[in-house]
Amino acid sequence: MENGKSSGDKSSLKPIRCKAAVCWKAGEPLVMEEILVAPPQSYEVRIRIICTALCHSDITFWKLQVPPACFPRILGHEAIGVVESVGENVTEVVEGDTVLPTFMPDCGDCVDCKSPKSNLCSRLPFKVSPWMPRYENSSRFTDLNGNTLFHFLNVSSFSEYTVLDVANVVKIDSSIPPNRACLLSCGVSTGVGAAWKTAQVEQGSTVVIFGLGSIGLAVAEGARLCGASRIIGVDINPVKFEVGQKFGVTEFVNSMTCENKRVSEVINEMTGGGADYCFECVGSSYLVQEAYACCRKGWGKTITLGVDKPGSQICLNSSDVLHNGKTLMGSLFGGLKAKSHIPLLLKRYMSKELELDKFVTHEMKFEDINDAFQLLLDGKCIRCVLWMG
Ligand code: CXF
Repeated sequence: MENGKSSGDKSSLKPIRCKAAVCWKAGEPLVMEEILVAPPQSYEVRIRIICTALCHSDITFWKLQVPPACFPRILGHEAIGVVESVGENVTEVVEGDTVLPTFMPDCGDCVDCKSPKSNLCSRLPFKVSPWMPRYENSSRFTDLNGNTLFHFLNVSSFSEYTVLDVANVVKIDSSIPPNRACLLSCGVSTGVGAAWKTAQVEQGSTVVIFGLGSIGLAVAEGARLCGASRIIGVDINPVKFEVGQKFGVTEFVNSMTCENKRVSEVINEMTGGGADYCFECVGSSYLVQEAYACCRKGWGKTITLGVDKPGSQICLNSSDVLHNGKTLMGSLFGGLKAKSHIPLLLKRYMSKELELDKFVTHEMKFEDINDAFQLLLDGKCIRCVLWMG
């Protein structure tokens, strides 16, 4: 890596040459190569990544062959880093600050950011774009032949250095272990937030989680923290129940062995008429329908977190909707406002209430990222943290 700095003057910032894992083609191993990372522009920050973790959306976009997929791209969106330099108009962070990047922007200034009811910023609306959020058709990455490399989910953390909009970084206390704090950059925040903020699970409630992958487990952790008394996990893999128990899952339903019943019927029987909260963490419209069918009439809430195939539709019977008064909600980033809620979750980690350690099943060197992809593909890890340098 070469130093990109010559003086305190922002206009004199230089591109940084560093290592990145570039995805050149869908489904092919990432290529570890040297790239150039341009200086941050106005309202942007350039950060040095300390560690990055692998999240399932990285796999989804690595495999995807149709738009919004695009290549060559620098994937990765769950990480922690240190501010290397800031562009004009950045006052919130300074060089040397420890930050969590978040794919969800939080400008703090628009009508939605100012409302406690939403985390969907309208100044920089979240989209799956290959560019910097504030500048159309603008990337900060090039390879050594001058080819543009695309960004990913406003973060692109599979690189020693990356550039983010200031709306996509959260300053945190640098004394928190980075291999734990980085989990709050996406996965754990998404799941815990869905229970805490989106659903607002109360003490004593009954929760059903469809899919006990890392997001489902994070929902269980959130439901446990909110005091849920029954947390029913649904999965096709019975091994997930053993894992789930460590995260507070109290009962398990194997949806492959429900005999002739739909899984929603089984849940309706187990709960005497439906659960208070159902979370869909797989990304299947069929399971969203099933989840909706087994949350309780009158007050049941179904929350969708899973990412389905582009264009998928959810089909609900309209008189069921009218007669049953249930709620169906989507939850991006767990409904959390990154800048105000992540510090609260970190506090709960430091006070040993929120358990992050159990999510980290593997730690490796950044260079071994393709092995980490394989572990995730084989369902062998919850979170694999990759250390840079
Ligand atoms: C997803 C949520 C939906 C769009 C892509 C990112 N979350 C994080 O992995």
